[in-house]
Amino acid sequence: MNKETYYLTTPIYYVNAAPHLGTAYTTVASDALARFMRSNGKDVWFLTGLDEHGQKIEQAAIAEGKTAQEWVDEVAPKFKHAWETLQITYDDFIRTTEPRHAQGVQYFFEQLHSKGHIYLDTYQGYYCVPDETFFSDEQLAEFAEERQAEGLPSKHNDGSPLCPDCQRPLGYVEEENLFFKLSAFEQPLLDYYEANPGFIQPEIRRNEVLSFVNSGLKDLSVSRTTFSWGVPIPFAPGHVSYVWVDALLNYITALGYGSDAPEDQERFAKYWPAQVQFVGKDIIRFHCVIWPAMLMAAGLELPETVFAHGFLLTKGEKMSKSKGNAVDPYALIDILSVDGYRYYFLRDVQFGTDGSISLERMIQVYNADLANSWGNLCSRALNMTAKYLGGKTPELWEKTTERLTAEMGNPLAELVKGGLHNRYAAAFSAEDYSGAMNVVMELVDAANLYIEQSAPWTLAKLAAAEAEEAISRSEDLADSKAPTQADRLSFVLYNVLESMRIIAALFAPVMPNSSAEVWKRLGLGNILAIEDQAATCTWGDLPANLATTIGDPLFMRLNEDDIVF
Ligand code: ME8
Repeated sequence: MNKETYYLTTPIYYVNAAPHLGTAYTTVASDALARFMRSNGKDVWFLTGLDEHGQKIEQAAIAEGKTAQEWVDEVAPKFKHAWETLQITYDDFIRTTEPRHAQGVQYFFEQLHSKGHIYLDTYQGYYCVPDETFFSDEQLAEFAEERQAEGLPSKHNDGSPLCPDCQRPLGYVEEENLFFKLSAFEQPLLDYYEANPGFIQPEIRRNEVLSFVNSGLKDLSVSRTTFSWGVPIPFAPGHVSYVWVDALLNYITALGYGSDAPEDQERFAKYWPAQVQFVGKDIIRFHCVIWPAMLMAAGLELPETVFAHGFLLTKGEKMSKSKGNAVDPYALIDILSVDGYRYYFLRDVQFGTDGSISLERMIQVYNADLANSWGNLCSRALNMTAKYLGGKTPELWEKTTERLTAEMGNPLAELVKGGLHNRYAAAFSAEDYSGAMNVVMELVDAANLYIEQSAPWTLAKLAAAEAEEAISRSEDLADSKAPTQADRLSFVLYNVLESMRIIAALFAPVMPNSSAEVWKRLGLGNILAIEDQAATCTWGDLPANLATTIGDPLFMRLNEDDIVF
């Protein structure tokens, strides 16, 4: 049977500087969802890449005394390296300077041109190079009013207006541009939003976009003529594509849009439209207004969902490359490990809202959830299995299990059988990573509590005493009809180890290394090969007599005083 396809994308990042925590955030979240979908039977295609054209990149290159091509070729490997370090399992990595992309962009322009969606005119107005955005007089007037109300200036010392998005001075541009009849898509877009309430998520972003489109759309400049670092437009010599149009098209050119090759056409037909396109809230208008209008104009389907998450804030400010307050992910990975890093951002920052991040909080979450709860559970369980069961997963007989369940109860099995995977999967599928991690932590906490309450160390003592007594009475405990203390001990440890097996499978999309390690220590197979996570998480599947190993602590406790950052 053909698997259902699942296409997801990250924004393609500007190569004006190295990757930072913000860009890594979107990429890690996308990767976790890609892994989750793969382990739940989907045929996943996960795309990320780089936005390498435009004035901002050209300026960054000039500032470094390099050609734009030299510059982008130097920065691109830094992104690839960062994503490799964070174990991002992308299926394709597109760079907008690749010929396959230029071909698709040119094809798109020809389509729009032939369908009458493009005309030539002159743009006179303001432009923000760091944001690569045109601002209309109405937008600037609205911003000036807002600033005035806050008692803040809306103009730079030199008299130029400030950018409503990044508050840097805007440049004035007067140039011949091609225009896309965006205004013609105002009503079709509004109709589409209404008919597809899940298209823009979360709700707050949907409302923001609705109000923006309701206030009226203007035609959009889609070419530039005062510099050349972009894709040349075939029917308009001297024009290169406006960088945002070039960039947005990556989501389809990477699949093969605009190519004649049968394998490209097949891939495009197979995966487009995307199930989810992740973006930060800063670029929602491009993705929820311009992008769907471009697709409509070209006669293509629209993505199912554009999900805009919030900003990571450090000391209350948005972290960004251009602001120079961006933190390098490597420094944190050194402290938290790759799994700890991935876990922190997905667990502690509610996806969709802004989140303040701090090293103190990272250490707190890491120590509480990973070192103390999850890591400690594994180490206790594996140590007790070695000490009391000779390092083998216990063998349980159905009858004994039934009797012991009746006698002692089995809260862990109940939790798992009571729809744990459903709750976890519902949260994950709704991009509620924090909710999904909370569900897993419920089982971790329940397993730790269960160990305390069932006290295997006491059962082990009772079992030893019982065995001694049996020897003195020349009895064979194997003949005993009633469960023995040793049966009770095996039952309890089985429940703990079985919970560990399931917890690792549930944590795997977020923490692939520690989960794989736990399965290895339990003597199980490759956790990354799971294709039916729900079936894997069926209670009672842990085989008997597997050789377990203790190993080093999964997560070493961190001491804030020892950390130099
Ligand atoms: O906008 N918090 O690229 P970009 C959370 N090339 N996420 C953040 C963040 C922060 N402080 N800072 C950045 C571009 N991000 C265009 C995109 S797509 C066709 C073209 C993340 O390098 C977030 O996903 O400025 C944001 O939308 C993206 O990086 C912007 O990356």
